[in-house]
Amino acid sequence: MSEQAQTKDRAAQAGRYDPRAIEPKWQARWAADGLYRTPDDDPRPKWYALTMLPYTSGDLHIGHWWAMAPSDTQARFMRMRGHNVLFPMGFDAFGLPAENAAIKDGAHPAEWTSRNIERMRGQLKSMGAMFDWEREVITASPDYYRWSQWFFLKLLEHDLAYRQMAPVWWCPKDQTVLANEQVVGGECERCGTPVTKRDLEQWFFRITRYADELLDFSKMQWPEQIQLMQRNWIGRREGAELRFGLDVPGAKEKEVRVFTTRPDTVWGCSFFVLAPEHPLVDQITTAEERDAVRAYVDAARRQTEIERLSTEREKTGVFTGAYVTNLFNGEKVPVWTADYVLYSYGTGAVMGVGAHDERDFAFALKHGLPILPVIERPDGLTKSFAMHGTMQEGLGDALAAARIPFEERSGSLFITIPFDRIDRYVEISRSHLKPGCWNEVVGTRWIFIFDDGVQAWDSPEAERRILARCKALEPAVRERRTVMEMLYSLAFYRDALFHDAYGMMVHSGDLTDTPGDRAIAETIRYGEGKGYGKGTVNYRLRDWLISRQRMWGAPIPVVYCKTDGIVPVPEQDLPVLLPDDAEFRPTGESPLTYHQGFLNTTCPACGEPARRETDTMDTFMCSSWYQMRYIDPHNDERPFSRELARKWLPVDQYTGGAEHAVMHLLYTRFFTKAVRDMGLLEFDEPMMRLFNQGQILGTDGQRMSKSRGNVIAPDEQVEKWGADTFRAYLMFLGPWDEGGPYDPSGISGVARWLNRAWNIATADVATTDAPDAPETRSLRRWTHHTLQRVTHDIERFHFNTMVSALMEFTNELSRRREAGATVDRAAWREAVEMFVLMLAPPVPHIAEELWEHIGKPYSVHTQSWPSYDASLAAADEVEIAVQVNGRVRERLTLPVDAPEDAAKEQALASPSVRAHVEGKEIVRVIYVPNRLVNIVVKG
Ligand code: ANZ
Repeated sequence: MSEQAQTKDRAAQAGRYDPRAIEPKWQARWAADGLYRTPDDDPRPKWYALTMLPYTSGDLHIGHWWAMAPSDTQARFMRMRGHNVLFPMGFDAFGLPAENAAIKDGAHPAEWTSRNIERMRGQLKSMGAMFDWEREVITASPDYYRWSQWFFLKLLEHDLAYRQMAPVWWCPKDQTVLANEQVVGGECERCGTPVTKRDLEQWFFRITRYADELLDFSKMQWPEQIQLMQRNWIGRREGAELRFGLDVPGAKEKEVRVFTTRPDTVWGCSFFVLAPEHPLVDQITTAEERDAVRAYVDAARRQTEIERLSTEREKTGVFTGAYVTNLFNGEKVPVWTADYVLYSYGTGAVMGVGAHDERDFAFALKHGLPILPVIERPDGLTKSFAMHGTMQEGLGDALAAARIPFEERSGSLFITIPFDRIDRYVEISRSHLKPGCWNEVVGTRWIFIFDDGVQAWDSPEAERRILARCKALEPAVRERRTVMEMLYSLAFYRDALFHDAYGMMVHSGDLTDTPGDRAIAETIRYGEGKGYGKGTVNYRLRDWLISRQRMWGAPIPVVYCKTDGIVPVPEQDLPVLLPDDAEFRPTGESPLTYHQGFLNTTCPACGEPARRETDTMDTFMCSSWYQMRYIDPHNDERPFSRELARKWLPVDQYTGGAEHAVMHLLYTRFFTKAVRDMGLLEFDEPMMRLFNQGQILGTDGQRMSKSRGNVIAPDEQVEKWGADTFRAYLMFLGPWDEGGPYDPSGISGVARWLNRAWNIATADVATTDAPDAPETRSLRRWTHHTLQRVTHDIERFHFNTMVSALMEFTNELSRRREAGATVDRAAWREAVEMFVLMLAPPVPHIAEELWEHIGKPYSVHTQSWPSYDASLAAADEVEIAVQVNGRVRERLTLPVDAPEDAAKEQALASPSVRAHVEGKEIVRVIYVPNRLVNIVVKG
């Protein structure tokens, strides 16, 4: 048979593109052949590609496809690039939603979960991804959680797990403790119920020990945004811990410490605030204040931190009746308790500096506490108000002559004083002041001008003097409790009264005039020298609370014994199995408490009766190390072997959602470091590269959710169009990192594209041998240029442009075929072969089928990724100008002889062109191949 006849014959055999026939066929063959089995002893360089494992909620939704199909595409690409690629899949199977759903359906969480896993596994398989199912990991299965428990024991052994009474977040609806991370906006992340606080004995992991190391991102390539979120979450603050003298009869303590990020403001401290939970509150409160303080403390405990910290909120608080001494200036300042101070942060105590901390400012104003500015305003804003009737005639002229701007309203002058003319202003003011009146300067300097002289407002002493003097002179200010309150009553002054910038220290004893850039360090040095405190670092990060009062989790493997206390379950007794007949309805205590068979045990140390811990572990514990288990999933002697860890870990490429930034992605980093310090790993970070996909939205542009009724079920789409079309469509939808709304109309276009792709590889074309013909050169240019684009796009996760490149290539090949052109045999063969190879990562089934059709040996997925000839690909690109109404707005680089459609489309897609076209009517688009696109618009 001639080659042409053979081609025809194959086309006839191939028939129409029918994904429903070819997809199950290839999936079965791949499974039977173990095509995706990942051998450990393969000599090729390893590549560990990991996509976040799904939670077993019941159904895969379109978001799973959206996340996994591109991840699979890249994993396949890496395999063709010559790597031994590990691309495993598993199920995050413990946790609250399973219990909630089980409570609703009445089925046991275990049953419900395994039913879901069955279903989801089937759905995942329909995707045709290259998951190595032999490595599947299910976090709720005893052969997995046994090792989660083992890690718990190791953490305990290394002093990285501890038990402590702690006020914890409590969700009244789910009846469970929540981690800080699970409280969003003061509500339970899962059910939206406002959370409260409770005191319970809880297990914690000491993630804070790694706070500094977790701030180092230099060993991996993670998105800036995730780094920033983690950095903020860890919240490292350099500052100082300062001592304040406590002289309260009957109180045990003789001092109390504060954490401050602004020790340079210490001379401005005019009050002191303890968190309501602070144990000192009770000790120091005087008898007169006792009732008010108790009532306040009780009320505060019912609030959430978010509410308490809000800057919008009224700054409530009560005076304890006690005083502390600011060691820096010897001032005695009143001690208050207020809920804007959190017990869990710093030392749970704050030095109140109204002039430079916004919350302190509001608090002091409200409660009539003095405020003293001690940092110079760096912006130089300085003001004065000359009230009608307080100044002699001629003030306006004098100010004008001194070039000091002012505004006159109803006889009063509102003056803004240039920084370099403050002294001049003071002279003018003094010489115009009427007897028995005063005038003041605020902002950069703080000066009160009286008829008998000038007083700087520079100390608590001066505050008292000035206030007394003003009150004596003017009945209208008698109600004012502080100088700042008096100044604040004038709206004109308000923007000059407060600032929180760094600047030169003023009114600060020995350190007055210390420049802003040295102020903090100098104050710390000075304070350390005198023994008033020391420089410290504080973190926002808290230890990770892992106890959950739920049944559906890995039991915490410890036993409580009357004699021996907390006794770890011996390793050889693991796993501590979850009973399969336990109560799972929440009761407020862990449901396992009600299971006598589980609860009662014997102490491993003394053999006497003992109680098991009945709390289970946070599921984030289970997902913190799952990537380590995939590498050695059937090992029943260890969580994983050291040798395989050396071979496979760390993960080379991780993909998943950014919503896990401060939970899973931080926990797994901590876990990796902890496991390293146990001597089991030899590296520092779990995942070398991370890419976060965006979110796919409903057709209405909203997040898909059942309640909105905008969920698109992947199964229906796969049923209707086939997995390949659906995969390609999701990748085509938009930039992967951005996400966007699902548009049901677009999918038919993608289906048409795959049909055309099918036709190209299966149908007939007239061939000849014309290696040097210009058409041959241009065909090869197209092939290599497309290969170059697709290669770059997959490397960079630009799947949408990868699909467009393949579509353009399809059009080009179709054009040649349909024009009935005779093409060079070798160049055509090269084009079709490379085309099919390029289809293999994104659309694996059709690629396999076409590979067979063109007479190539099984499997397309074990082929090498072709390399492009850069000179062929690039040499024949041209730059073309894009004009709008004759003016050049853009220059595009296109392949020589780019088809009109492609050129116009690219021209119109350019933002700089769009800016000149948007909102106008496009009258005409003229295309001169290899030279220009001219767009004529009207309006
Ligand atoms: C005095 C001061 C003066 C402060 C000033 C700030 C500005 P970040 O940056 O968020 O870490 N603070 C300390 N412990 C607190 C607690 N338990 N609850 C609420 N606030 C607390 O904030 C550090 C600052 O927050 C600390 O520095 C302290 O106020 C306050 F011009 O001390 B600062």
